[in-house]
Amino acid sequence: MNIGQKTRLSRIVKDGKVLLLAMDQGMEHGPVDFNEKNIDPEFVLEIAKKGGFTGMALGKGVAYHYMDQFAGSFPLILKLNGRTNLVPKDSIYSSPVASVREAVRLGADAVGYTLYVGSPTEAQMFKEFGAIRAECEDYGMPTVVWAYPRGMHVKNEKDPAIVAYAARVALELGADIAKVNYTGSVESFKPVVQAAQRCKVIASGGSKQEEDKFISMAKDIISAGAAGFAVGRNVWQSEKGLDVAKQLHKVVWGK
Ligand code: FBP
Repeated sequence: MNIGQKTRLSRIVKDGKVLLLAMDQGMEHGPVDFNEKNIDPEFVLEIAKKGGFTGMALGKGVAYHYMDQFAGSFPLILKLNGRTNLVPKDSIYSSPVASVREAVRLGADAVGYTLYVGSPTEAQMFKEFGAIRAECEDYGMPTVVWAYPRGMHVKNEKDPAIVAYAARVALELGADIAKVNYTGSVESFKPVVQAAQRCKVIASGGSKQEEDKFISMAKDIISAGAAGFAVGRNVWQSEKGLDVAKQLHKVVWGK
């Protein structure tokens, strides 16, 4: 890791822990995830600003239109690839849509990249990420990999052995942080964290749940050894998003 990567990463990882807010769902799922309030990126970015998040994951368009207003409020993790939900998932593929250079120009502290491990398009995605990872060395940019087993060969995306495999792939490809789906229990998630070793494992939040259930799941994830979370809908779809953020902060850092 070079000095730029270390410096940028230190803004996102605090005492070994990470709490990211994600809002790339407009691309990944479509506006169906939003209501009248949270369809406005400003509403979500205000939560990132006030909620104690150590980073906000955005696509380049939202970063381009809104980040000047929030400069210095939180680190930006720029998602460099994306796809829509309209294309069938059998051969799922996420296309590069931005470069590391653009991330630097937008003031990013890390780049985010989705890898559909096990997809028939895996080889292409690995190749494209490999080139991006090499550029990250040049620019001093850390990487967060959304390591998602998916596609026609993956029967169960939450199979603990397969999620652990995806987390290990993130380590093998040089990611600093691997974002994975929770496997559903502390015991099944421990091997996922173990597989990734020095690549930090964070869990995604998933679709909106009752607040108590979500926080109890978050506690399990941390007790399995995860470094934290990258959450979206469970925060900004909540009527009490800042309250959920506060509780998550407590789960992650104990304060
Ligand atoms: P959520 O907490 O809302 O699930 O957000 C996490 C995230 O990884 C987003 O960054 C991304 O848009 C989405 O989930 C991907 O979801 P899916 O698993 O449906 O592709």
